[in-house]
Amino acid sequence: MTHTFLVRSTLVALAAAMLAAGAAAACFSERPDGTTGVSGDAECRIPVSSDIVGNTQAIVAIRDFAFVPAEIRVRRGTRVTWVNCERDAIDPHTSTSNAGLWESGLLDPGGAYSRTFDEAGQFPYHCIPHPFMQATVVVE
Ligand SMILES: [Cu+2]
Repeated sequence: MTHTFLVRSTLVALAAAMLAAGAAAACFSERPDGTTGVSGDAECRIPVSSDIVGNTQAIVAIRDFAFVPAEIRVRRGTRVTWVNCERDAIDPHTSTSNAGLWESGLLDPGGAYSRTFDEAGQFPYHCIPHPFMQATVVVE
């Protein structure tokens, strides 16, 4: 009982430290437990203190080696944010325009990247480490 309590306290302290570190690195994804599986009820939450709140109009989640949704439709001028919602052990992903219009760089689990789409059109993109990860932003 005592042991369990201590372990939980340590995990909570660790999570708090990770969140603090994440905030400093502009990483905003808050996950309840970085070591549990991603499938099923996994969450990717945004703390209210994140600058994403109020500054983005569309979010694409990255999890289970896929962009969710695979096609997102937005209006011109929309700021789209990709969030890597994988668990910590998973390789980083990228959001990379097929036409070379943007490149997120490697996004570790918990990382995010934003881009504003000012022109209408279809904007297919992929993940560099995993070319089978394909998706599209449709700007109307
Ligand atoms: Cu990937």
